[in-house]
Formats: sequence, structure tokens, C-alpha cells
Amino acid sequence: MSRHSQRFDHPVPSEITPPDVYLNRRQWMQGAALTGLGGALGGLALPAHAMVTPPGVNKPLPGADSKVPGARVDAKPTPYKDVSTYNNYYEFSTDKSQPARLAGTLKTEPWTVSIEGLVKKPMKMGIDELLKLAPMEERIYRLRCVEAWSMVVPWVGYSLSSLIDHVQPLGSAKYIEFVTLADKAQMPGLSSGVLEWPYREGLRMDEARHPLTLLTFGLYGEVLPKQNGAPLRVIVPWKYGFKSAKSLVAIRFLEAMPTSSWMRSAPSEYGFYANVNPQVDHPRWSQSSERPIGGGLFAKRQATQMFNGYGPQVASLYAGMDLRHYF
Ligand SMILES: Nc1nc2c(c(=O)[nH]1)N[C@H]1C(S)=C(S)[C@@H](COP(=O)(O)O)O[C@H]1N2
Ligand SMILES: [Mo]
Repeated sequence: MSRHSQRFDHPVPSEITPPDVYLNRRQWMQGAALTGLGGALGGLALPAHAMVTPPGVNKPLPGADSKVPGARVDAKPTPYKDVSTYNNYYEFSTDKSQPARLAGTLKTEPWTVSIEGLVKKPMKMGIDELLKLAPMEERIYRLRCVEAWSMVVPWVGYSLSSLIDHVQPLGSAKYIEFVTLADKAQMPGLSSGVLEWPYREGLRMDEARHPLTLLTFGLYGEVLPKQNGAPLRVIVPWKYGFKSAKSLVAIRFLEAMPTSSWMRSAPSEYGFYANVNPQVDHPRWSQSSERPIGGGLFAKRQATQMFNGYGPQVASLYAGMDLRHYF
């Protein structure tokens, strides 16, 4: 157990305030106006489902409707306001309202991602190079957060498998590790010892190769807001939110299972798999139901689905495993 566990202080559900309560609408609109509403959206082909109106806050990054089974392009997305103002990004703050206010200091250009470890072609890639690797698809996923709340987000990206194929892993590569930026000059939260920095996460290779695992560059038809993990992050829709590491600087191919920052900080609370599972409670709260974000303070909780509803697509990855043990 690491020295962090004694001081571990993760918020419990009762402390979570919905964004419409802590940030009133006018404040938010002012914020949006300052960042340049009404950008150059003209002439771009936007996704056919058209349920997603780009807010005009960041640079456009449209994707085509995803054909990946389970991508749920017809789901009703959580309002952009909520997606971009209710964030966990501990490098900035452990307060969910603060990353939206503080992440402006994150410098996303230039940006390099290092692909390392057990691959035939280790390489360093810039964002433009990465964007060209596969066509952008828009997928609407439910991102479940570990404190029993959820959002439906129209992410823009492509299957991480496209990058994995590009770098050609060796047969010995069984796991993949994500390492994210840790720069004190840009990230005020790094002075706190709440997690071990840099923030690290990992997946088993078959999970990383699953077509629903998305290398994500945007949301709502625009590049990612900084507080959502610009310029690129991973999205693993059947797992708790903490698996979806933000602002990636390295992707490592490993033989042994990596230990994530959350596993180090509280090994009895956060496991490697972190599959959404309503039958296995977090030691400090129930995980059987969730509060959809964006529905206001009195929004009805909804029953959490096994694998966040992606069981038909992903359950076979865990055939024969005791998911109470491998939580
Ligand atoms: N680098 C980094 N990635 C991170 C986190 C973080 O603190 N740092 N928080 C995680 C957690 S706990 C959640 S719930 C999601 C939140 O993503 P969102 O703000 O885009 O909804 O990001 C995950 N990725
Ligand atoms: Mo989370």
C-alpha cells in the first residue's frame, strides 16, 4: 500500500453538486462568449444524426456516424455545458467545477505522443499525424463515472486498434499502459499528493483492441475542451470513468499488467479491470444506480447496467473470470 492511501479523500456521492446548481446559466454563457462562440463552422459536413449541435467553442472536428456495433449514435447526449463543466481532472483540481476554470493553462500545441515498449515500430507522433491514421467517427457513449453518475457524450475519434495495428505490437505485448502529462508549470493540482503522478492507466491488449475503445480527439463535433483531456485521451465505454485517461503523452506496450495510479492510491477500492458492474459495490458506496448528469438536481437515478450496457459487445472478453475478484 502506498503512502497515499492514508490521505485518500475521494468525494462521496452526497458531496456531488450538479453543475446547474453550482454554475448558473448566465455565468456559463459568459464563459462561452469569451472563448469565441460563433467560430468558422460553415461548409463542414456534420454527422447525419444531427442531434449534436457543435457549440462553437473550440475548433471543429466532425466525425461520421460510427458503424461500430454498440456505438449508440441515436442516444440523447448530455448537454455540452454539463460535459464541459463537470469534470474529474485531478492534475487541475479534485473539485469537479474547477478543471473548466483552470485548464486554460494546459498547452496542447505542440504535442507529442510516444509509442513505446514491445512494438516493432516505436515512434513519436504529433496530433496531426495521429489524426490522419484513420477516419474520424462520431460515437455517442455513456461515460460512467465511479461515484455513480453518468453522461452520454458524442465523442469524436477512432478505434485505438488503428494505432495498435500501425505500430505492430510484438507477440509478448499483453497489456497497454497510458501515461498522461504531468507538468507542474501547467497543472496546479500536481502539488497535491492525492494520486501518484503522472496519472497512469492500463488495459489488457484484447480490451485495448476492442473496436469500442476509442482514441478520442474531440466531442460535440469539436476538438476536446482542455478540461476533457485535450488534445487526446482514451475512452473505454464499458468501464468506470477513471480508466479513460486524459491528455496522453505515452502509450506503452508491456508484458506484465501495469499498476494504475488509482490502484496505487487505494488498492482495495480501485482494481485494474474497473468494469461497470452494478453487482459489485465500491467499498464506500453502492454502484447499483447512477445519477444522469444534466437532468437537474432532482433527476431520477437510473439502474446501472452491467458493462454500462455494452455487455453484448464486451462480455466475452471476461468469460470465465470472477468479476468480484477481478474488480
Ligand atoms: N489525466 C487524467 N485523466 C483522467 C482523470 C484525471 O484526474 N487525470 N480523471 C478520470 C476520471 S476519475 C473520470 S470520471 C474521467 C472524467 O472525464 P470527463 O471529465 O471528460 O467526463 O476522466 C478520467 N481521466
Ligand atoms: Mo471518475
